[in-house]
Amino acid sequence: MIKKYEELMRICLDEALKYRFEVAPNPMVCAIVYDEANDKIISKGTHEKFGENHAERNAILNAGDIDFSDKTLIVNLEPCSHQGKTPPCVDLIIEKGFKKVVIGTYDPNPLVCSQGTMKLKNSGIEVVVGILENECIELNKVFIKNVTKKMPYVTVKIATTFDSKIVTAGGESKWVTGEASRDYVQKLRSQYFGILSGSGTILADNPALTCRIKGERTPERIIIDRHGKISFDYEVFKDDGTRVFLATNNLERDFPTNVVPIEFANFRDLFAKLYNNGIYSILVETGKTILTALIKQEMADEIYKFVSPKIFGNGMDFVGNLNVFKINECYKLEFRKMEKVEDDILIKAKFLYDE
Ligand code: AOF
Ligand code: ZN
Repeated sequence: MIKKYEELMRICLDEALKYRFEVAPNPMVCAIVYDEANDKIISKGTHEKFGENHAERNAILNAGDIDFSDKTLIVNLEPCSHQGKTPPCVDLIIEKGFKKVVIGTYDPNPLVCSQGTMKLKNSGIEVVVGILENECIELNKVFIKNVTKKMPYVTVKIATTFDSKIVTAGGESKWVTGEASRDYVQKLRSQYFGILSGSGTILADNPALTCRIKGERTPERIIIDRHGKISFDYEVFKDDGTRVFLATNNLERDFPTNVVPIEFANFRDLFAKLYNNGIYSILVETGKTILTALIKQEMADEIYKFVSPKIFGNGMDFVGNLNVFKINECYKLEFRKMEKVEDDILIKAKFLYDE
């Protein structure tokens, strides 16, 4: 049966993902009402919009007026047990008399946090937890950070040579990695609420920092320009309907209407302010200085490192001095995934910080 649950959970994951931006900062959730005896999907339901019906409620509504007492509910996140903008899902599941509930992963929301599961079990419903758990956590990694820390989820993207260089000794930085990696980054951009870069990158490359894939969403841009030196003629400030947040401590100038200035003390302060502006996840595409500061301030959650099969020798490293003198002072990562992207390799790793 586990194989079957995994197959159904995959459907939930694919469906839930369709509403990434609509449900935030809520999780992406999809539920399936399943008739185990006849191996039949009765209905599906998805959480489609922040503040509206949860997935379980929609799946149950879509099933219509049927007998649920021999049915299984499959759902990628633990059903909620609290009264939020909507009533608790577990109460509805218990009221309908489900036989079994199959869950992907626990809800880290302190208001739910295994209490939903406990309530289901206490009412006599059979509960299975942990089907495709890693995938379910991965799907909702942004929500997990949002609900536990009230901060955006931060992914750093970096493209280096095999010897971790980003610029040659002669100052060239275009292109370190291949075209397929750059296409991958375009796709990545469409998955984040915000994309962050520094004034150095803007001055050097004048990038638009948009997602150029047709039909895909362009994230809002965040530019760090502490001293407020950059002119608004650069590509990134072109008004295309999305906001550009300018992280700066110089507010003594006129800003175009699409530019939102934010004063900040450090990354924690900046990210908290961005979170309050609806930036629930950030893709960082910067140079060495900002990346080094981000790592030092322990504000990055994950790193995507594209590595090209090239060696520059002398040149610029992707990260600078972190004051690590002893091995046990190092910053730690956990490797998560590795994939070949044409001639390059993409390594995905999570930052591990002491709590
Ligand atoms: C579920 N199914 O589809 C979702 C859940 O304010 P509310 O009522 O929308 O509650 C939001 C919280 O409920 C959210 O932080 C998360 O803990 C949980 N989301 N739970 O059982 C769903 N979206
Ligand atoms: Zn719920």
